[in-house]
Amino acid sequence: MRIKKVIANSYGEALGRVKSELGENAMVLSTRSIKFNKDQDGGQCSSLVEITAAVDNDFHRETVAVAEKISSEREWMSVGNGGEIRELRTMIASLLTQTDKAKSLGLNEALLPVYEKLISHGVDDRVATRMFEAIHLREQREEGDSFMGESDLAAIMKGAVKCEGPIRLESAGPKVVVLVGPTGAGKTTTIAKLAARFALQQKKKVALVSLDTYRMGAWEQLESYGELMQVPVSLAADRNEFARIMQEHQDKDVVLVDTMGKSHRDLDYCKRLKQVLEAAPQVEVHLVQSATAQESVVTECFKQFAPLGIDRVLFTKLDEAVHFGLLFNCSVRYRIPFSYFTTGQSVPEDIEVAAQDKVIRLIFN
Ligand SMILES: Nc1nc2c(ncn2[C@@H]2O[C@H](COP(=O)(O)OP(=O)(O)O)[C@@H](O)[C@H]2O)c(=O)[nH]1
Ligand SMILES: [Mg+2]
Repeated sequence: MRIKKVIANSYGEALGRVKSELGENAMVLSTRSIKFNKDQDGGQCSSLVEITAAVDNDFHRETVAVAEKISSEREWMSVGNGGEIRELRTMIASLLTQTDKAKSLGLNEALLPVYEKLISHGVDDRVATRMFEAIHLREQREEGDSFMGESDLAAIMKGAVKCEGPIRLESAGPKVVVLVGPTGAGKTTTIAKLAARFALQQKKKVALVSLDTYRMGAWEQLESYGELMQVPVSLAADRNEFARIMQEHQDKDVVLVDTMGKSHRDLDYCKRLKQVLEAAPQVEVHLVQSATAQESVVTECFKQFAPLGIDRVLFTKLDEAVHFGLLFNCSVRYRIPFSYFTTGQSVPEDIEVAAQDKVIRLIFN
């Protein structure tokens, strides 16, 4: 076992040095703040942070070996169920790693289950680590006032979730809102829900525009929603057409723009879309993502649509998702406010304005 003492200006800096010198498996044994007077007159007081950490590679190797042994025994017992065995092995190995990581953050026994709950609900372990580091910093600032439990963490996490919905209309001219995102995320259905909110509930003048010239049936889908709500629907094939349609809708309160359901892998798509949208003086771009999507696909979409300037994130299919850590991970990583959440296929009911409390409740339940 190697033991190392690190003194630094902040907990984050000290932890960074511990990790770089002892590696990711280092465990924090103790932390302490060292107070001293800055000037000789006894005026200002300053403080440093001391972390004592250790790394025990034998322990780490042993735990992984136990996990391997358990799963290989299972494999021998139930030949032919390879998927299950692999899953079990990954689960055991990842649990051990989480516990190791949690210990390396200096979490006590009471906090380990909270950490593990977050991870099992889809919160990325680096994101969870940041939250626990924030708790440490708070504990050090407010000496002696130690962390109580899940509710304290929930309060800290709530502060990291930004919500800005509902869409605010302009005092003059139409507000132009564009929904972008991967195929099948729920853009067209959400446009219909938003149109109903504005046209039927708030009695606003609404127009719908589709830039989806690619998919068979996409236009018809929007047109039938428009007919139901008695809202005009136009199809724009290029920038000039979009500019002309926008001119026609100067009298509207809100213009909702539906976009193509093209693959997020089509790299030129975003460039072309940007050129078309530039024909409107100002647009508010909402990135639509499904809460059931794989985290890697969501990350890819954020990258792909970033050149458009993403103003809001709108999560759909909350009714189908099992875990909601993804929402929190996106909040922390991209710091783009949520606008709405959709919770089912029914138009217009299944939509609500995004709220911090809702995200936190979903994650902890
Ligand atoms: N369960 C559920 N399904 C939804 C939700 N929003 C949209 N959908 C469904 O997802 C599918 C794709 O929706 P669509 O609006 O055509 O996606 P687009 O390709 O992004 O325009 C349709 O079957 C919708 O009914 C939602 O909040 N919950
Ligand atoms: Mg669509």
